[in-house]
Amino acid sequence: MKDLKAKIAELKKKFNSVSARVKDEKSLQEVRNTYLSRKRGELNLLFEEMNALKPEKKSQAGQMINSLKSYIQERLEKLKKEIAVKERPVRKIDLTLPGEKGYCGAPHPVVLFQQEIEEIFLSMGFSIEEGPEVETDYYNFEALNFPPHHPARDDWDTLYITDDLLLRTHTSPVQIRAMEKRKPPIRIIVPGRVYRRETSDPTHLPMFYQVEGLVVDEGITFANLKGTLERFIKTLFYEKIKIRFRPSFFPFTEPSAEVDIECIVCGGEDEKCRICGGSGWKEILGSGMVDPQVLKNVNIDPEKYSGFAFGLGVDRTAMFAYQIPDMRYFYENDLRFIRQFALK
Ligand code: 2NM
Repeated sequence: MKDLKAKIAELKKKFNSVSARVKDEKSLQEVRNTYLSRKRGELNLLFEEMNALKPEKKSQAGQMINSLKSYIQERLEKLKKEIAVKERPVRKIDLTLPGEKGYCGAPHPVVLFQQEIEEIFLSMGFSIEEGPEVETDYYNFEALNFPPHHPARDDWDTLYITDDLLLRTHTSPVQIRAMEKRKPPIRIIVPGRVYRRETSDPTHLPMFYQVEGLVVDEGITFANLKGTLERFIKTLFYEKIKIRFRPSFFPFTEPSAEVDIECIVCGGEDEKCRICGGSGWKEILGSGMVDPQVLKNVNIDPEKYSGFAFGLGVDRTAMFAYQIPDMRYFYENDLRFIRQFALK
């Protein structure tokens, strides 16, 4: 019995020194096997020795061995927790590295230019109207005085969805709807995407942006058209810019005029100018007095009311204003290009 007591004390001492060196799961398992294994564990050997003792000594020995066993179990449990904490994966961050840059886009130049145009007309008392990009033949053509199969339609060819539904070739259908909906005075601009049958090249796109405008009231004359467009052009470009009106033809206006401005690149001084072709002029607007037939189509009395209308291509005009050599750059979404137009 004295012998067993000494053995227990010695085993505890040995366990303490061995367990102090445990540093990972593997060495912990080894120590657990050495002491607690059901077959050859040190404690089991002690229990076997205890069984050989006389019954009156047994219970005291049992208590001592069991108390060592609890001591070892608790100690191993504690070590297990400490190792788990130590081995938990830690995210390693190098705080000295520069941060990652986030993706950042920019407002599109065509949108910015459209907004500039809108601001000018808003300041003149116009309001902004929008409408569908898929239109009926009636709103895109018939109401605007294009008879069916008329050759004038060739210049406004587009993608047809059915015989009657098509991608609008101008934003004029929105103006027809506005005139149907309410009585004059009407003073609106209509920005939006329009579509034409075109092959893309530096100066043509099958989809582009337009701003059209419409004024209808009693006593509206060509002088109002001229004054409004001159004010608009001088504000968009510069006060001293030269402007000229040239007779033209549109099915929906009579008379019609195209508006040219002086070439802002060469001012007419360069015979080989790539922007104006040496003419010194650049066409930027189509316009005219709304044809009385168009007013009749929307039940506005042309004897009482008259109006003027105009349209310009936003992409085309932005291209001229910024001297961009190829209109397709607008739709390549190259941020190095797009970012250059945002004003800070
Ligand atoms: C243009 C040129 C001239 C125009 C006419 C109308 C309407 F609906 F009143 F008849 N809207 N837009 C018009 C007139 C558009 O764009 C080059």
